Amino acid sequence: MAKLKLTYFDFHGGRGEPARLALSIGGIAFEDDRVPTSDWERRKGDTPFGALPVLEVDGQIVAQSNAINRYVGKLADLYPSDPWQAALCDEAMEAVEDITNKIAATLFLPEEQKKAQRKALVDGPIPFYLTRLQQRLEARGSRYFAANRLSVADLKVFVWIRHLRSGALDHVPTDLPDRVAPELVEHYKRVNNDPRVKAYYAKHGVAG
Ligand SMILES: N[C@@H](CCC(=O)N[C@@H](CS)C(=O)NCC(=O)O)C(=O)O
Repeated sequence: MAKLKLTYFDFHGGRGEPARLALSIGGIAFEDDRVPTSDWERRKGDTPFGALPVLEVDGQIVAQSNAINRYVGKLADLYPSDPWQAALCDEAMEAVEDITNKIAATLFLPEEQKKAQRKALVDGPIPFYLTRLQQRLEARGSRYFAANRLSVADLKVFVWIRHLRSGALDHVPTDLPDRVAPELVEHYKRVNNDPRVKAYYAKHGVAG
């Protein structure tokens, strides 16, 4: 088995979290390298695109969260082998990337600008992605995004919905997903209640 090291920031969320979950669910040993923000400037130059997550596989590095998700998904049996189902899995993951990029662009703005831009996101793009993802989920039977079973797409959407509902994003109402995309919230709860996901967070002392 290859020696794996997954490097991401030291919190339970974000672009690195689906891969951490997938590897843990798959019972695949990996070094969980969590970078304190105080170390980031020093380490940034060692990454292919100046960003995290990165995955080291037997000493070789791959970047880009969805490339990592597909790779670990294959190792953990959480990525569809059927090409069409794999495309559906990718679609959901890339949609989350699209909206994540828009939200990330507001992270370090001065307060007034942040407030205005977050309000614009709450009035348009966030509900748009929530409702469209919900529609795609419904089109697949409402339980999972691909192949009728848990995949890295479900983990990525789950992490995004959890972030929205957590209150960590100022000026984004925590009940927004519940109001505009209740089926997506049911999906979030389905993933959250998956015994493998529960076991992961219990191990890390995080309330589900
Ligand atoms: N397209 C990249 C985006 C990576 C990215 O922007 N990562 C953020 C954390 S989620 C980061 O490293 N930010 C720190 C920085 O850019 O200096 C991916 O999907 O991995």
